[in-house]
Amino acid sequence: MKSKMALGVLVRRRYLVALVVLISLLYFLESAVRPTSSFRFPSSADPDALAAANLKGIPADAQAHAALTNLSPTSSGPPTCFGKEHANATMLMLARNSDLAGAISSVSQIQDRFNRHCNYPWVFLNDEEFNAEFRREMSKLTNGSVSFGLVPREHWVQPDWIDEDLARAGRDRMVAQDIIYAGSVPYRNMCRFNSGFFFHHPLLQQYRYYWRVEPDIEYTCDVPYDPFRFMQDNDKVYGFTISFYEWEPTIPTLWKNVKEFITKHPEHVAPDNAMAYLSDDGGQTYNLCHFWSNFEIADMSFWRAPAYQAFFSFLEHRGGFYYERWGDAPVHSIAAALFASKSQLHFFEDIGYRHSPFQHCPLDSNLYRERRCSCDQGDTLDFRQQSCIPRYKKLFN
Ligand SMILES: Nc1nc2c(ncn2[C@@H]2O[C@H](COP(=O)(O)OP(=O)(O)O)[C@@H](O)[C@H]2O)c(=O)[nH]1
Ligand SMILES: [Mg+2]
Repeated sequence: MKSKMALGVLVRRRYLVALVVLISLLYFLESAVRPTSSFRFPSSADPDALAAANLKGIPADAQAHAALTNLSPTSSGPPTCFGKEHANATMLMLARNSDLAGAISSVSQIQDRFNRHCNYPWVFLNDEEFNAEFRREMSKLTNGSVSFGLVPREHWVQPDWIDEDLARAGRDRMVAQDIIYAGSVPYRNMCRFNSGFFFHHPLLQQYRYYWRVEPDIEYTCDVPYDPFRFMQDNDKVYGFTISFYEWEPTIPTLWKNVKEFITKHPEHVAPDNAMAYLSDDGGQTYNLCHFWSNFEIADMSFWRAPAYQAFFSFLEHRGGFYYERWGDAPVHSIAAALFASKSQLHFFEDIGYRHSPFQHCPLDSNLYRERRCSCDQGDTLDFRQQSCIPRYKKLFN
C-alpha cells in the first residue's frame, strides 16, 4: 500500500517536471518569435513625448489606447502613405464635447476614405477639457496617434482691450440684420482662434501641414493618395474644395484694413499673387470671394511666417473679430491669395466634400467611378452663380 502511494507520488512528480519543462519550452519559443524591437513606447523620461500625448486625466482604457497608438515602428522605417514616406502633417479637429456625434461621423468617414491607409495622427482641440467619452470614441476610430488639447484661454476669449459696449452694439446691429451667429461671442472666439492662434497650439508645434476636419461634414469619394505629400512635393501652401462669396455685413471694414496693410507692407505681397481672385478692379474693392475654410489642407509654416503674423496682428488690433464678425475663411483666403503665389494655391477638385448646405462633387466621370464617389454631381457648387471657382480658374488661363 505504502509503495503504491510512493509510486503514485513519483509519477505525479514526473508529470509535474515534464509540465514545467514543456511550459519553459513554449515560453522560450514564443519569446524567440515575438518582434521585440519593432515597436517603441514613448519614453516616460521624455516629457515632450508625454506632453504631446497629453495623457493626463484620460481614463485607463483610453490611456492604454493612446499609448498603444503612439507606438512608432522603428524596425520597419518611417511611416508611409500609399507607398510614400509621410509628410510632417496631422489631421485636425476643433470641437466641443457636444459635437461628439458629428465628430464620430466626420472622423469615421475620413478614416474610411483616406486615413486608414496612412495612419496620420489626429489632434483634437477644444476650449474646454474633452470628456472621457469624447476621448474614448475618437481613440476607437483612429489608428495613428491621437492627442487632445485644451486651447489656452488667452487664445480663445475676447481680449480685455476690446470695448465691450462697441462689441455689443456690433452684435445687436447684426442680429437686427438677421445674420447667422450675429449675437454669438463664442462663434467670434472660434473665428479668431482659427484665424490667428490654432497653429501656435503646443500639440501642433511639431507639425507643418494640417487637414482641417469639422464635425458633421461628409467625404464622398476615396482619397487614394497622400494630399499632404502632394502639397509638399508641389510647394503648395493652401488647399481648398469650395469657394464662394462671403456675407458682406459680417466684414464691412475688412477690405479697407487689408488695403491699409498692403500699402504699409508691400514687401509681404507676392509678385504673382491671386488678387484677381479677390478683386475685380485691381484691389479697389473686395468681390467677397473666399475659400471655405471648414475644409483646409494647408501649410502652417505659412501662417507662422512674418507676412501672416504681421497681417493677423494688424487685423487683431483693429478689433473686427469682435466689433464685426470677421471669419477665418476670408482672413485665411485673403492672406493665401496675396502673400503666396497663385501657383501655391490648390483646388482639390478630386476630393468630394460636403458641409451643409454646399458641396463639391468631382465632375470627371471616370474619377467618380474609380474613387467610389457617392455625391450628386448635379449639386456641385463649382459652376453655380454663388461659386467663385470660375474666378479661381481664370487665374490660370
Ligand atoms: N471647442 C469649441 N469649438 C467650437 C465652438 N464653436 C464652434 N466650434 C468648432 O468650430 C468649427 C466651426 O463651427 P461651426 O459651428 O461648424 O461653424 P460654421 O461651420 O461656420 O457653421 C467646428 O469644428 C466646431 O466644432 C466652441 O464654442 N468651442
Ligand atoms: Mg461647420
